[in-house]
Amino acid sequence: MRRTSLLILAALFAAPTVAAPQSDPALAARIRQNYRKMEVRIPARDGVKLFTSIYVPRDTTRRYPVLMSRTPYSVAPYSDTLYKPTLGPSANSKYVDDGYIFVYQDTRGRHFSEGEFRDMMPLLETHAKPTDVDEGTDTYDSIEWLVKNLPTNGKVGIYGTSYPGFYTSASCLSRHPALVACSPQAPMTDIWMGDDNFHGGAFLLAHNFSFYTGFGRGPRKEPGFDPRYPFSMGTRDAFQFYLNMGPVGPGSRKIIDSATGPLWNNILAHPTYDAFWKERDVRPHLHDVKAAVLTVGGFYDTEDIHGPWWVFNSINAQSKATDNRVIVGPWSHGGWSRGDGTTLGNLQWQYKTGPFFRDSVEYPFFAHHLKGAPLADAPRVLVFRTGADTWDRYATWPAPESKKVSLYLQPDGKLGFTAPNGGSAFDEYVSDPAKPVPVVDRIESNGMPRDYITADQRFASRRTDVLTYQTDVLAADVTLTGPVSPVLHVSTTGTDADFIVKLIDVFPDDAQNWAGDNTGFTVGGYQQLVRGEPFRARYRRSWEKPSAMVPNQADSIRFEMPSIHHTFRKGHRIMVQVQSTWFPHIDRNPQTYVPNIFFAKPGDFKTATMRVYHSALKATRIDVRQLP
Ligand code: PG9
Repeated sequence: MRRTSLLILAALFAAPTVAAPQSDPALAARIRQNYRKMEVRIPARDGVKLFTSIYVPRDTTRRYPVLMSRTPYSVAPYSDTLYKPTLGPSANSKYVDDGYIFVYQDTRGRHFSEGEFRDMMPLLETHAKPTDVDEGTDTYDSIEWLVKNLPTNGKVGIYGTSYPGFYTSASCLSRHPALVACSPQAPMTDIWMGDDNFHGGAFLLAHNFSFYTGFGRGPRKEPGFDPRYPFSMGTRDAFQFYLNMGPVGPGSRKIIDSATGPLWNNILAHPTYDAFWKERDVRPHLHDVKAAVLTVGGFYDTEDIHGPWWVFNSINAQSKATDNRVIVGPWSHGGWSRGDGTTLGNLQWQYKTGPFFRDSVEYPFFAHHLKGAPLADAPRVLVFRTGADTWDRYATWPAPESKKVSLYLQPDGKLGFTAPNGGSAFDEYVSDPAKPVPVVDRIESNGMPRDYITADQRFASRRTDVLTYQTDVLAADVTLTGPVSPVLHVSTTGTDADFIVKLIDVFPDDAQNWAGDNTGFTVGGYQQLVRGEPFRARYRRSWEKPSAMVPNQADSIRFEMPSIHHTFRKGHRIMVQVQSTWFPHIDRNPQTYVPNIFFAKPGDFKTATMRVYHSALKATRIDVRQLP
């Protein structure tokens, strides 16, 4: 089939996996009128050709900076007569009207680019031979071609969210002299340690299964939905669907068979933090970063909440000369690039964080580094103080004026900033993997709905397999900030367990509903999740060498949950919940130690009684920082 007709055929499939920005007919017309489109195959140093779609201003009197995005999700539409409806970061039309060369590239092994696709392709530290390739060398070779063959001003910026965020971080490591600005947004950075695949060693079941039923099922040119592998849960009840799946290994094989699911095979074969995952960790490579970096993240990002802080902190530690900045707002995954940014699920606030980011942070960043425009407000750390509805600026993170504090579980469901002194020594609950705690209190077709991360926890407070502790009513605002680090003293009657810790903001019963809200949500008594993360007890000593718990023997578990920057207002309470299932967000722990939980037998899944200690000698607590 001729290439042109193949490309047109591909265009018909151009249903991108990531929701296309809402098109604006006037903008689409200006793009067509002021830009010409070309499609080229750029040769990488090993001979692999990288399919690249380029939009060049028709005005030939000027030279232009390049804004580039590299993606595994296709650069559709394919054909030099079909145009994207928007161009540039966050679909902000200012870039189109200012004049840039927009470059979109299918990454190695994806869609119309040649080569072998490898999930989160490992980065190399040396590139002695032409065959020593990675995403950094592919970017270097591509920029070489662009600056030689296009009317550029010699400056290149690169941006991307999620998987394209990984490609942005990796591309920044090309260290090409023309690459002067990188914006990794929700960058996948270490997908076992906390981005996308595993959190605290527990597997993000719903998020990943739904993704890998359609992604990476084998080489394919056409973008969007893969008709070779149609998948439907056949029910709106994801909770029941995944419960019916049983042990994930054999259960998932009915849908993602091993012959057509190479990426899923990798996950099932590598349950622990082994070399397969370590070689995909971007952090050790983030040194000698030449470009300015603006990393973007969301406090409510359900997919890559760790990545942004990991990129910012790694560059801070390993590349001190880099102009390195981070902005973290009250956003879901990619939420900064669309809409007003004033709501997530049942939570609402006033500040229009979306336009602020796009027009006052992202756009000036690229205009400054690519066009020499002034850059006024450029703190190293720009964070939104959730609950207080304001932005804070710092030179370092955590906030330099914050002080360490600990929230202690205490007898009788109390929580406080002082260690327990007397009273009962522990609380206990029976955890039944056959009746797991749901991640949200409603029938959902998405087993990891975007808004679970701020969802109302009142349903969980009523369950006997969830322990709930709360402070007295706060007499003044309390702002907690930085990483949230539980120190658990626990035991189980089984030989393995998961412990999910949730930090919650409890609104007073008489709190007013959101102004102008007609959703019917009652704010009074809202138990808003602020941060929740699991930890799989088998990893308490080592990520690489898991070990069983000793039945009925107290043990300690320490882990770190992603940063918050949240004000618990006067009149609110601070709440902590502890539970051992969170389904189908994470896979079920059989609570019996087995080598690979993906291949646990049905008979391994047993109820177990969990104890959480709050005695003077075994004082379960959460370490965090507080602003004065
Ligand atoms: N962060 C998304 C994802 C990657 C890998 C597994 C599951 C989800 C994404 O790139 O869309």
